[in-house]
Amino acid sequence: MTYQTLLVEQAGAVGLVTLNRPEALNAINTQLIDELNQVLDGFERDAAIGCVLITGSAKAFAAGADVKEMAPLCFPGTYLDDFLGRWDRVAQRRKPIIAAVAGHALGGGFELALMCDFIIAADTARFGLPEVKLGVIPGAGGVQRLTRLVGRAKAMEMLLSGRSMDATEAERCGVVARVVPAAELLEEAMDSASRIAGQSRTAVMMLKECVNRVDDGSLGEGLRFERRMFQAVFATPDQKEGMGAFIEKRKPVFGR
Ligand code: CO8
Repeated sequence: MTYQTLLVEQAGAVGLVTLNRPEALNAINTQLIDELNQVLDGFERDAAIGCVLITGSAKAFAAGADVKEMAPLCFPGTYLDDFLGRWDRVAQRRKPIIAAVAGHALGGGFELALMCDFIIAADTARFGLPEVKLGVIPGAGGVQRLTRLVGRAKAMEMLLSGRSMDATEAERCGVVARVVPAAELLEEAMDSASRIAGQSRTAVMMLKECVNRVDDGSLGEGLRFERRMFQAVFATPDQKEGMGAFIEKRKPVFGR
């Protein structure tokens, strides 16, 4: 299957998606988000895939939603078509998704990275939600997710001014998991993705569900959910294999 806005590969148990609209710094248009959803649907169904990695180019992860596509839109059309409604499906995926970001991750591009489970950044990465400078606001969850990550003061300052932050600041305030030299970004991110893909699929997906609960409910509810997931994991062969391998001093071999 070939796509017009994406390059898609499988490397072992990792599904690698490279955003590929170099002429527009990977600006995200409807076609790109539709193709991305299609690819992620396939990865979710494919038992051979244990982790997904989304990346862009050295210059841009994605410089925003496509301003040229959005410029003529009017409210009735965006409302009736539920514009952006399909974007959030990236955040609904059950398998882990890592964003490997170099260069610009702005507007909708930053929002896409924030929908992933974590971001590994090149030292060249820049993150921002500059929508205010275009007379609009973010709409694909960026305000909610950024504010939860960095707190109200920094989120307000960034959103109201439209300024971006470099990779060092992004790591300091919890936006990215790790910063690596630009030349090593893909290798480091693939390494991380392969490691995750090699763990128990059940345990990994349960962990993702538990972490997502942090944002969705109260502490009490989250604690109960986490405990129930922990109890449920004892129904899986991977629990027997993982703990058995530890006791027998060998490497575990997890099933799918
Ligand atoms: N949309 C469409 N085209 C873009 C975008 C974009 N977001 N960003 C860059 N491009 C195009 C440029 O128009 C240019 O095309 P052309 O060669 O035909 O003129 C090409 O990419 C290269 O860009 P530049 O020449 O500007 O490259 P520079 O290196 O000089 O500058 C910048 C790089 C600083 C990243 C600059 O391109 C820029 O400021 N881009 C716009 C950033 C921005 O404002 N992003 C937010 C967009 S709004 C948004 O994301 C709303 C999100 C709402 C929710 C999600 C919805 C879908």
